[in-house]
Amino acid sequence: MFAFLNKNNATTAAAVELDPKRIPAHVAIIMDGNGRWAKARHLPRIAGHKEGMNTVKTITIAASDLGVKVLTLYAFSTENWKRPKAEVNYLMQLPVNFFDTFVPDLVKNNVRVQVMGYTDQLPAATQKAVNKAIADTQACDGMVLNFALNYGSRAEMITGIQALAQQVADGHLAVDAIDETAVDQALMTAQLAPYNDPDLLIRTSGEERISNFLLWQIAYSELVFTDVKWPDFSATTLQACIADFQRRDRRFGGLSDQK
Ligand code: V07
Repeated sequence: MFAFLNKNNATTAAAVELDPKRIPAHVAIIMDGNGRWAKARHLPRIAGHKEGMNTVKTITIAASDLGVKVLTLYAFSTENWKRPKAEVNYLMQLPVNFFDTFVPDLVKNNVRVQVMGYTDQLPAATQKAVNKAIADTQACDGMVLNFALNYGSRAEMITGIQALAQQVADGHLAVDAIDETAVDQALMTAQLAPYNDPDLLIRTSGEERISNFLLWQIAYSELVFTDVKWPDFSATTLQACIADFQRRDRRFGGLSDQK
């Protein structure tokens, strides 16, 4: 009852008990609030992004320690190009910094880097850093750290639909063979199989929107919104979001999947 009053559970909860058998396999996060965090401190927006990258490191290790299989982070959307040039340039430098300072820790924690999005449109140095992070963690078989970089869900769907239509035009696919599995395989999350779809989607900093992120894939995801701004998001906040997830009754349209 009054579940709508509980949206800040994740914000306010202190130590929480988690059921280790019901950790969400795929957690996706819209990392919002870096600019707001900086503004509140009279700092430039890029100071918020810098602190936000440190949070990425903390949360990657925390998620891996909890047993999460895939952590997808929305780092840069196809809309973010509209920001001031200096900010875009700084953002494009972050994968380079991230690679220089964090890849050894990723390897130590057996975390493999993946990227989804239109990375061919990124500056060459950014692409190089991303590809090196992927290559240097290739042998890791623990958690997958999946960055959504220059990603947009509608663009992803259009690309996928075009690929399917091309297969039909070439005579390699029958129209009625286009089912959920075929669409899953045509999307950028295909590389995350069998964890294509997030079990839990978190958005930080108070906005309650999806903003063109993983529209097909969140059909059955639990959505958790917290007022905590991304630079302030901590291992404790993550645990509180997962506790929120574990309190919910996931039915997938059926009557109950409760144990
Ligand atoms: C970015 C830091 C986190 C807060 C949200 C926006 C700013 C890590 C990466 C990254 C991406 C690919 C990769 C390695 C690291 C990143 C961008 C922005 C564009 F292979 N953080 N972070 N990329 N922010």
